[in-house]
Amino acid sequence: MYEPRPEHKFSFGLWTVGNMGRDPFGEPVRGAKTPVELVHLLAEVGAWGVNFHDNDLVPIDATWAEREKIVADFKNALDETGIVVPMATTNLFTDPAFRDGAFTANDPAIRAYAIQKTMRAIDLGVELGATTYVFWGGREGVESDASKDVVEALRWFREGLDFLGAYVKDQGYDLEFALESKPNEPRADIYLATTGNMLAFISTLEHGDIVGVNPEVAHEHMAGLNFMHQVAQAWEMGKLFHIDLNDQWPGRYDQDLRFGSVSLKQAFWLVKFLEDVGYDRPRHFDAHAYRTADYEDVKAFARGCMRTYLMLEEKAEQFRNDQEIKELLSQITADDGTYAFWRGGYTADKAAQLKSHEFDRVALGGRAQPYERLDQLVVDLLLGAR
Ligand code: GLT
Ligand code: MN
Ligand code: MN
Repeated sequence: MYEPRPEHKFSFGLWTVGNMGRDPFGEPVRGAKTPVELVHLLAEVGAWGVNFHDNDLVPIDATWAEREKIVADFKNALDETGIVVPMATTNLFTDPAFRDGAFTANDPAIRAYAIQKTMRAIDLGVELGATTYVFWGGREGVESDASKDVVEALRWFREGLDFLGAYVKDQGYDLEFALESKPNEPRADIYLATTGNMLAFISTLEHGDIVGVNPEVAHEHMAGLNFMHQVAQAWEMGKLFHIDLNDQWPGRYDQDLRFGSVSLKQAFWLVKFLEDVGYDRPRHFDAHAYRTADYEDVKAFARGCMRTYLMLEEKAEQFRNDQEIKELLSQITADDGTYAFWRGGYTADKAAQLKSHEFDRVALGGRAQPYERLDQLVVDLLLGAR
């Protein structure tokens, strides 16, 4: 039970299981593993997919010949293990060139370089099978609002994405973009801070038809938001192209903790939502193991992410089939049709009928809802008391 299978589409980034435990206060604690070794590690724990930034795979200063050798070795590892590449992305934040951002850097040379680097990284991702391309604008922001015009920065961002969207179509690539928001870190403030901001921005893009979102649990929790609600809105708009699963205490630095390790109840609502609606794209764990871990513990971390997801999926199934919960839900959502008359679109007659209808406001205010009982049933269920 709770064994990951390919149909679960569990994926990890090379940068997640390959994270060496460096933080702003400390040096790496785990030795580097090659991309090939990491593919084998992922196969060992039962993952389905591996994602990467261009430079997780090919160093930024590699020659073309070096790139070709790295790509060939990586493809061999994929063939040997059956691991697939569902998603790729560009590193537009590590190199000092991107200290003021990439698509929104004030320097036009940096903006042009960011577009060039992304086109090359798109080619690399597509060559390895990626069908989703993530844009996380980690440095697209400011420390001082004296330094950048927000409206101008958004226009630069749009110009870049429109250019790249046209590039993808021009190449005939089967690739969609997924925009990932984050409110801060590494910049003091990052533009388009939440998934909601991204959804609004997408509607202004020339090639918005191939652009969706990649919400991350930790990033919305940093902003104090209900992650599942963000995901649900993206889903309802047909824009949930990818998802970054991890965990995070609100109001802190970006922790990228093991999925479900902090906010189990929120994780339950999320898994229940994804399973209820039939989300069938990758379930990507963008998290990393504690700095105290060795690679054995890194495997325990990766297995834990997937196991928790599957346990919560089982709980979601139990929720759906629980007789008492079902009865409460049908009581809560009961509708005898009395008020169907105004629905299904406006007409002048309906407006007149609704305006003249007599409501017993006091009686309406006296109606209770058994949400306490319902929520406690969920707690009982999650704690194994049902
Ligand atoms: C980085 C970031 C993540 C993004 C990755 C993709 S890189 O680790 O913290 O949230 O998804 O660029
Ligand atoms: Mn994160
Ligand atoms: Mn992420």
